[in-house]
Amino acid sequence: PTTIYLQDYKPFGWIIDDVHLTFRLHPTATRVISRIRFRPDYDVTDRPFFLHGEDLKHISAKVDGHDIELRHVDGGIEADVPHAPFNWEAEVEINPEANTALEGLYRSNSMYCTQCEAEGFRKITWYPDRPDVMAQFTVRIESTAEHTPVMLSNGNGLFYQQDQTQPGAPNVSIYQDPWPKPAYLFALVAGDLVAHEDRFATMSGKDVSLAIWVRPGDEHKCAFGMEALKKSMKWDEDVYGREYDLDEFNIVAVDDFNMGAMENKGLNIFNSSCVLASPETSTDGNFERIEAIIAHEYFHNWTGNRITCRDWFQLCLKEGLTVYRDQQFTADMRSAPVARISNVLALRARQFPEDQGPLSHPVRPESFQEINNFYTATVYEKGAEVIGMLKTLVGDANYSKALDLYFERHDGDAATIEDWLQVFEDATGRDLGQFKRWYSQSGTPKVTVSEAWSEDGTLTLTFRQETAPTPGQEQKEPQVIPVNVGLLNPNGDEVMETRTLELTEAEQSFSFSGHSARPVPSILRGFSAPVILEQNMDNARRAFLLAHDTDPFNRWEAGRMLSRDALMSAIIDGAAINSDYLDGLKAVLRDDTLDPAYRALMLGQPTQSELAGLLHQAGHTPDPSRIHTASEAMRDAKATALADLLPTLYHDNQVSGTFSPEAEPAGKRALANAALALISRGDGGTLAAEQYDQADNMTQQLAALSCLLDAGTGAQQLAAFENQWSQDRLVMDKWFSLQIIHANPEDVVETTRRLTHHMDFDWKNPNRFRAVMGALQMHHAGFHHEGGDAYELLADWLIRLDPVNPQTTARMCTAFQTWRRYDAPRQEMISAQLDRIAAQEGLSGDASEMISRIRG
Ligand code: B3K
Ligand code: ZN
Repeated sequence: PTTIYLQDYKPFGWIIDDVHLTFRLHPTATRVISRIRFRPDYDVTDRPFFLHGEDLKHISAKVDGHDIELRHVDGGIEADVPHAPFNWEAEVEINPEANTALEGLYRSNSMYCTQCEAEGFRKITWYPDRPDVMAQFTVRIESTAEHTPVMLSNGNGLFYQQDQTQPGAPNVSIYQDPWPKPAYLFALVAGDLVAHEDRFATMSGKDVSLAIWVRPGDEHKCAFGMEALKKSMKWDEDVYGREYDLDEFNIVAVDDFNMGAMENKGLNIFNSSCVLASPETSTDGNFERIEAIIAHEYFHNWTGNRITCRDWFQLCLKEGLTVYRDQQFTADMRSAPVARISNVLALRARQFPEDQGPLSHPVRPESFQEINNFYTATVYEKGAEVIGMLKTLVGDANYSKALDLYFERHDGDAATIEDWLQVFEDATGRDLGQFKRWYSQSGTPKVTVSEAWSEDGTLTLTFRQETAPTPGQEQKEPQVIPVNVGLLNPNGDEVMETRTLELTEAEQSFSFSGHSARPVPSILRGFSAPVILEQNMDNARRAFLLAHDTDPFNRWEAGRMLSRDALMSAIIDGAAINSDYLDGLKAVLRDDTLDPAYRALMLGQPTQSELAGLLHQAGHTPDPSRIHTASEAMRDAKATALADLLPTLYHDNQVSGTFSPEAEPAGKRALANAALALISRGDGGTLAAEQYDQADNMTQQLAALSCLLDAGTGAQQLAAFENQWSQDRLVMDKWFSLQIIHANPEDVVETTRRLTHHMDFDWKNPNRFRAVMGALQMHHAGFHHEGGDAYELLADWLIRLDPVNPQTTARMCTAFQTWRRYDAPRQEMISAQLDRIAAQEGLSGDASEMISRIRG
């Protein structure tokens, strides 16, 4: 495998004026004819004419009408072409049916679809498959099969003909995309699809046709996605001034898809799990995620498509910014504090372990073997945090100014992080030299704060920042860390509103004077930087903040720290769960002025894998079984301490009437179901069984079933659920996961194994594979159960999946990224599995890069 370096970037050497593609669709032998107008880029004269191509059956190639010899080189072809404008014409044959990797043109349930990001277009035809080559595409699709009445591509539909008069005459459809784009944004879909249609009038009065295309039978699951799309279009106009730029916008739902969704210009392709929604089949969590993903892909139209990336090292330019934008959108559509807490929970669950383990890499990586392995929580979520910090540092007005300049200056460009930062420097006059380290230094900074009070009324906060070495980076330089701080007086009143302290040195102090009594600082409000904050604080102080902090994030965080410390002492010393936490929690839960969704989050506790990470950081070897026992004890302690309150929370937060997925009713259901989970620990599942019987939506049904499985009494409902939903793939994914998630640690492997023998365990479908193997690795105590059977089982399946679908295999290898946290026997067992995977003959480049990085 070859390693590619950011510093080696060189432009292509030719410019493309336009691209004409003709597809003659056939399940096993699709012909692709390309006609491309190239002209030399006279600034670049030393480059051979190289086009990417993979798994293509070459039929012919011509330059200006004459056959040309191709030299097959690694990853593509070279040819001797005139140093002057010329017309390229080539024909290749590809086999969509055999394409199980789901990259390039493939078939999913007899429909044709594509996935080209990052480097899939080279599996469709010879092409400079790199994001800095942008061109206008015209696409003609022909198909003789009657099961492809709908044929779509990017841009605007120009022509459609379904010829029923002559037998065997092809259906033809022609699309033209007026906006130059890189090949990774190309898409084609053809199949027997039905549309849920709507329209949107843009801010300048342009009328856009919207459609969500699904397989017949799924029409009733489109309405929510369509509303989300229209809200996104409106929001981007209102908040960023960005208008949609084509006559049509299409979304297609596909069952076999390696990730969530893809922002192809004007033709977004979605994993059906990320767009199809109905109250009966989708939980509140599903609705919220669908809304966010539809927004995310739509927002890419400006941040990703109109302005794209020069090369794949710049991936965070579009992903970090687009995640940031979709997070802003969710905060506006729903509750901002709840959204912020959820984002931080996700960051700590996915990005922190990555950044603190062998896969740690900068937000802008400097080398890679397989770019698909870098669609990570670091690039996406930490990338979004970096933008949030930038906004905090420059302020809202300057942020808007900088973004306007970004769109104005770089529209139509393939840009870099340097371009992005330059825009901020030019718009604000600020020097971002040191801030840029957020893009180049990997690892999670640790910020330690200490306090001093002097009787003259001054509180001094001293901060120290430090980042542990990460792979390839021994030495770390101080970063710019915006720390939002507020002060409360001992009565709990705010005496200083939130202000931003800018940490730039390894150690730095800030003083706040004029206080008659020693104030209590609330530090890192809103989680203003993606760091680990170490603050020596006793329980009484945390309880005070839990009761009084005016910053909703830090108020939640105070409760979180109390429960975290209680869990850590329970794990380390076997201590009982302390009452400071339980008393504080009770008071918050009783406060009806607080949003139910927020209170539901308050009832949560750190996950077992988060605790394992914290123990490791604190110099302990995590014992998964002790962690599991303490976590269960914490739930019992809550159930007991809150026993009087839980029935009230449950009953007061029932929602009646027609189901609505809006934030308010969803928040009530979240709180009632969090209460139900604790109630079920004491009543053997009686109330949950009642809820299961009465449930008329998936949120209520699934929450009840989870409680029943936890109580060990759900066998009958589990069977009924399977019976009810056996025809719905997305619901059946939940059925598969649920049994593993709620199994006892010692039964996890057996349960997983049994499910892999189920006739509906279609392991080539990424959703189903993830439903089972993802649940296995997420069950901390089960996955790390002594004996190592789960490690072996997962490795068996990764080995089996790799030749079929390397991308999904490589992603799932991250289950092993935390292996060095654990004791020697577990490390040896995991290491043996990593060796076994690495030793597979023909192991994909995707998986081999991941395994070797994880091994370190
Ligand atoms: N840009 C795509 C991700 C493509 C992943 C390729 N392995 C989805 C998104 O971030 O919107
Ligand atoms: Zn994205």
